[in-house]
Amino acid sequence: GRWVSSLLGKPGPGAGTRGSSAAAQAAGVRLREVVSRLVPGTELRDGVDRILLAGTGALIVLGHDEAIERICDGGFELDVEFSPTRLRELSKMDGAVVLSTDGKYIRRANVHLVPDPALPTVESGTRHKAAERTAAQTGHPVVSVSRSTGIVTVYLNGFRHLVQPSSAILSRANQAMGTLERYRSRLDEATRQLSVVELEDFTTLRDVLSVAHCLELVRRIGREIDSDVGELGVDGRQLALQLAEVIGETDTLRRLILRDYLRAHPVGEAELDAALAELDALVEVDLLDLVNLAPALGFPATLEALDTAVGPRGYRLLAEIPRLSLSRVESVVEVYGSLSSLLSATAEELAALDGIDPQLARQIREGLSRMAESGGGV
Ligand code: 3AT
Ligand code: 3AT
Ligand code: MN
Repeated sequence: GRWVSSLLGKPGPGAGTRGSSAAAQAAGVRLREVVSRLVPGTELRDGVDRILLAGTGALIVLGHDEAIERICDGGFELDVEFSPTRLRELSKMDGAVVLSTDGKYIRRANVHLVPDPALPTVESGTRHKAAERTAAQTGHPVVSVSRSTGIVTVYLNGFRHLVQPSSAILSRANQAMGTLERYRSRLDEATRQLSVVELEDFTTLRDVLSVAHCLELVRRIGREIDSDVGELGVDGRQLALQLAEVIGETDTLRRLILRDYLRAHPVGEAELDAALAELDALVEVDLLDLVNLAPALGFPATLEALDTAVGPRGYRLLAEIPRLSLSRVESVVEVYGSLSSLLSATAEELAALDGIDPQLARQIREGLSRMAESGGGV
C-alpha cells in the first residue's frame, strides 16, 4: 500500500529520494492513465459522484478477463452499456460491479470478490481489503467508494490513489498559484537585475544563480499545479489557463541562461541536457542555498565561487531583440563569443556576418544600444 501521490509529482513520504526505478515510473504512468479515467467530466466520475450522493458506497472493478472471473463469486451477469445512472443503481446492491476493460460495458453486478487472502493489505474494512487485493492479484484497477467516509480510492498493483473532490484540489492549487505568482515576480526582478549587470559587464555567479534559483522554484511549483490540473479534468480549465500565463516562457529562459553561462564549451544539446538534469536532481532542501546550484553550471559549490566574475555569451539578451530568430542568435554568438565583445560591434561588422543583412544588423545594433541605455528592456 504505497501512496502514489509522489508518483504524480507531489511530495509524499519518501519523495525526494532519487533513482526511482523504471518499473516505478511505468507504474506512475499507468496510474495517471487510470486517474484520468476518473477525472471530472468523465462518465465514470459522474457515476461515482452519483454513488456519493446516494451514500451507498461501491466497489467497482475496471476490467474483466479470466483472472477476474476466477475470483467472482455469485451475483449476476449482465451485458449492458455503461452509464452513470446504471452504475449507481447497481451499486445499491451488495458486492462489486465489474466493468469491461474498455469501460464501455457493465459485465457483472452484486458479485462477491474472493481474492487470495494471503495478499497483504493495509485496509481493515472488507470492501477495501477486497479492492486492494483484487487490484494486486489481477492487475486491473479497482475503485472503492466508502459508505462510511465518502472517500474514493483507486487501487492499482499495490498502489493506491485518493480521488479528491475538485473543491479540495482547487483550494490547494489556488494556494500554490499564489506562491507561484510571488516567485514569478521574484524571477522577473532577478532577471531584470541580471540584464543590468550583464550590460555593465559586472556580472557575478550569484546574479546568475539567483535567476536559476527562481526558475527552479517556478518550475517545480508549476509542475505541482499541473498535476492538479490533470486531476481536475473539466474543472481545471481555468487553472490551466492561469498556469500557462504565469509560467509563460520560463522554460526557454532556463535554456538561455544555461547557454549563456555553462562553463562547458561549446554548449551543445548534450551539455545542456546534462545541466538541466542536474538541476532537476536537486531536492527541495538543496534549493535553500544558492551554492548548491553552482555545480550544474560547472562551478564549485562554495561561497567564494558565488563572487566569481562571469560574462554571458549573449544568447538571452539577443533573443529579446524582436524578429531575431534563434538560429541567427546562434550564428552571431558563434562569431563574437561573448556579450561584451558583441556590445562593441558596429552595424557594419554585424552586417558582414552570414545571414545578417544590413537592416537586421542595424536592428541588432539598435536593440543592444537601447538595452544598454534602459538597463535591460528592449
Ligand atoms: P446484511 O443483511 O446486509 O447485514 P449481507 O449478507 O447482505 O448482510 P453485506 O454484503 O451487506 O452482507 O455485508 C455486510 C457486512 O458484513 C460487511 C462486512 O463488515 C461483513 N462481512 C461480510 N462478509 C464478511 C466476511 N467474509 N468476513 C467478515 N465480515 C464480513
Ligand atoms: P465502508 O467504508 O464501510 O464502505 P468497508 O471497507 O468498511 O467499507 P464493509 O466491511 O463495511 O467494508 O463492507 C461494506 C460493503 O462492501 C459490504 C459489501 O457490499 C461490500 N463488500 C465487502 N467485501 C466485499 C467483497 N469481497 N466483494 C464484494 N463486495 C464486498
Ligand atoms: Mn464499513
